[in-house]
Amino acid sequence: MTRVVVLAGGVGGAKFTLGVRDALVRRGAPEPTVVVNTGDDLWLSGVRLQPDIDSILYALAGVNDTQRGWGRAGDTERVNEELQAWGAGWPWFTLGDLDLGTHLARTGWLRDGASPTEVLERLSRRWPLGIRMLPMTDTEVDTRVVLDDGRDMHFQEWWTRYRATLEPVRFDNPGIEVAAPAPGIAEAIAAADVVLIAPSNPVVSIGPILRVPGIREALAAASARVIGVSPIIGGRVVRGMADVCLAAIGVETSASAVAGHYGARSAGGLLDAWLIAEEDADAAVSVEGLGMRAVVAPLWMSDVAASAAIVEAALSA
Ligand code: FO1
Repeated sequence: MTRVVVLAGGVGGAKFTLGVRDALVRRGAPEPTVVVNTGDDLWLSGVRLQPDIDSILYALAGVNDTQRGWGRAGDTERVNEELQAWGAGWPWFTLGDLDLGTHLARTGWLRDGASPTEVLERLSRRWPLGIRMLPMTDTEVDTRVVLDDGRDMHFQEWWTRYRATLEPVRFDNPGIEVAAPAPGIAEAIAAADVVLIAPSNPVVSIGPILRVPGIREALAAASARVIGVSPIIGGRVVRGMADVCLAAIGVETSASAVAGHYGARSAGGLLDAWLIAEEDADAAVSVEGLGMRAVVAPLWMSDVAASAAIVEAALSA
């Protein structure tokens, strides 16, 4: 029996989660728990958006827009056009009609007093996901990007409006120091055989999850092996603009530098093992020098079978 917990966010997290489900179904393993970053969440036009949760939810349900990487397949933008005509929302940020249905349902349930965990449980009932999703916390701790001129803005504005071209000096999650892990996270980690860190953005996807007080501690105390998958292939980030985020926190865009950023459990860090891409096989020696196992594997998540093969490589590490 392999009880698995995954820490994930963004498009990389969604693709990886599809592979986790596939690999675990083949093994006859119990339903895994995926702890999802909520730092990207925001209020816009009166509704609560949870981009990383929705990316993973839609991908598991098979209703995601695989071209854009976010939102619903075949969505239309009639309501968005009307919002723009009113000058509401953000002109650079598109809310699809089907996607807005999710935001309205979620916001209604939140307004009725449900917690984000309860809302996600309700959203998850619509489709047979084969995975239990949990938000990292029930507290709103949106990610803010601090620029060198002292300005700060919501992560989504920096990401989608400025395409990460404004140089950040820091990423903050105001209030995270008093947030708690969502109910069920500590128990899932304590009962897990393996914790997988998805090849998501280490700074703005995995970073906020690890910053929730109690999550790092739960991982350190877990009997599970903690295995990370490098988001770097051939010395470059696979997608997104994670290199800008890494540079802002002084981490080089390389498989070994990101391994060093997470740190080895044997040295007070996070990881027991780190999967690196075949293209970065040279980094294996320096990764092992950090005090963790380095496993070289193909890391392109080109389809579900490829993602599942990565998960298999991690589970047998
Ligand atoms: N990304 C964009 O680049 N442009 C958009 O207009 C946009 C809208 C959007 C709406 C809902 C949603 O859940 C995600 C959306 N995204 C959009 C994706 C999102 O900004 C980011 O890619 C993730 O937050 C990063 O993980």
